[in-house]
Amino acid sequence: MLAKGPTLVVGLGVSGQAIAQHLSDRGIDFTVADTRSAPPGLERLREYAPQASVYLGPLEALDLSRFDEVVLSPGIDPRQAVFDPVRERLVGEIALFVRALDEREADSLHKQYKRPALVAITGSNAKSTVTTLVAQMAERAGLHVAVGGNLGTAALTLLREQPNAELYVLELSSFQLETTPELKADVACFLNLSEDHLDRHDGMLGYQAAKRAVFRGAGLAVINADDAWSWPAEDDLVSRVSFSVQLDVLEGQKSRNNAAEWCLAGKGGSLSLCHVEAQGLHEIMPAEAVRLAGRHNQANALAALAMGTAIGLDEAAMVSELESFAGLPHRGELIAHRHGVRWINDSKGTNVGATLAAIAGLGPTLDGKLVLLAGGQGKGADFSPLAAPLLDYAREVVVFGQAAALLAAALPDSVTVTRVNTLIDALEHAQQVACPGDCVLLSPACASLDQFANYMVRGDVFRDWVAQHVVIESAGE
Ligand code: UMA
Ligand code: ADP
Repeated sequence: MLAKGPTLVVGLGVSGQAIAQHLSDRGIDFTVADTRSAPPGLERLREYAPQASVYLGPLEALDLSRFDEVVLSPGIDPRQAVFDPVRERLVGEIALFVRALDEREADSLHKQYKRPALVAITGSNAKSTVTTLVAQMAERAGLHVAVGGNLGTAALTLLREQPNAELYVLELSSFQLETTPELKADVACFLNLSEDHLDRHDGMLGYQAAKRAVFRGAGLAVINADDAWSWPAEDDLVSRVSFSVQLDVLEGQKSRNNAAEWCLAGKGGSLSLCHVEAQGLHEIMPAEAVRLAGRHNQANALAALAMGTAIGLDEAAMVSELESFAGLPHRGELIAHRHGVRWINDSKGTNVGATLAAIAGLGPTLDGKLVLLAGGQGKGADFSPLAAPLLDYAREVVVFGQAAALLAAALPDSVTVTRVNTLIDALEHAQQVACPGDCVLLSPACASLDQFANYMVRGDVFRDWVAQHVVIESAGE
């Protein structure tokens, strides 16, 4: 394809740098704009693209109409009025990624080039976990895999650094999808939808519409039968398979109660991850053999199996990965199991949907109760959905940070709530009230930014405190 130009790259963070490098590699004339006076990637940009123009300051002062294309970083809100004159020319990094795959295919048709497979995963929660799981399943099955996107390494950087990958597995956020006209993924998965980023998407319908872009041009859609928000639009004819962890008690036996192809089924207390095939139900593995704990992680495992099967991965490799994958840090991470009490760091539970899944996923697996540590920046969320599962599973809820009062107000009197200032206060209190069989769970349902640099630092504070006060101090007992 002929070089486009001139192009404006807005934002010089992780994606902006990948976009700039990509354009520079192709000899496309571009300008980089960033509202900060010293964006982090500036020095490096001068090395690999000394010819690029740089503009630092408010976008309003820049004449955008002279650019053929404006490529936005995901953190930049495309609704801003400044983009009105170039609205038809706005794209994001993922649009460039898709275009590059198309160009490679067109260039190499005569060399029998095989287009690499693309698996794209979105949803409000569990994206990083499921993306990593699918990528590791594929690696175990012997494929050369490149994994990234919202997960960390920008998609264009993957393409540059791993051009020979047979499979790209991308975690995509709503911010990335809303600037992607057609993704054309071989398999596109929409895991779940719950309130998050609503300020950016004008409410739930806008947020859903942005995420549904994952299905555009897809070979197969993998959707959550238990969450109608994740389904394609009614008039979208994309082929689909679904997963479900709903159980139905039929004559004392647990059995499948909906039409999901990927489901849990079994007799008595022993459930299996299953696939509904023409010949009948195929049992893949016992649910308890999935190393990640909780029903929500069984949903994640089924989604990963559905995707892996769609791209032809060997079942034994997928099962081995599910048996050994211990999860990512700060997502349902077991830090200690002392005196019968589990201490779990789910600091990445930054919205109500994630915390609900953690409570409902872990609660039924405990001999005792949950001591939930929650709070931080509430982002205007409605915390009332937490009331019902906490009534079932909580010994106590310890609330801290900016949203403490709102959280406390959303819970009924029958749930014991203790209000403290900081996470450390919450940990000290939890240690006093937790009983053998209980789980002290940090799943804050809030962002961390009122008291921490990010959710990782918050999780590290939890981990360090537990190491110091639960593990080391009790080691000598
Ligand atoms: N900038 C401006 N003006 C603005 C906003 C940003 O000039 O109004 C500039 C900043 O000064 C900075 C750059 O833009 O130089 C930052 O761009 P960005 O905020 O889009 O972030 P990147 O560094 O490019 O990282 C992005 C994703 N960030 C966001 O979506 C906010 C990263 O996801 C992703 O890992 C990375 O691309 C690679 O794909 C992070 C994230 O928080 C982890 N994602 C959200 C989430 O998971 O909830 C969606
Ligand atoms: P994301 O990348 O979408 O933020 P992560 O894999 O980082 O997802 O997990 C974030 C949080 O999502 C975890 O801390 C956990 O509480 C929650 N979670 C895990 N599985 C599920 C699920 N199936 N449904 C809803 N929430 C989940």
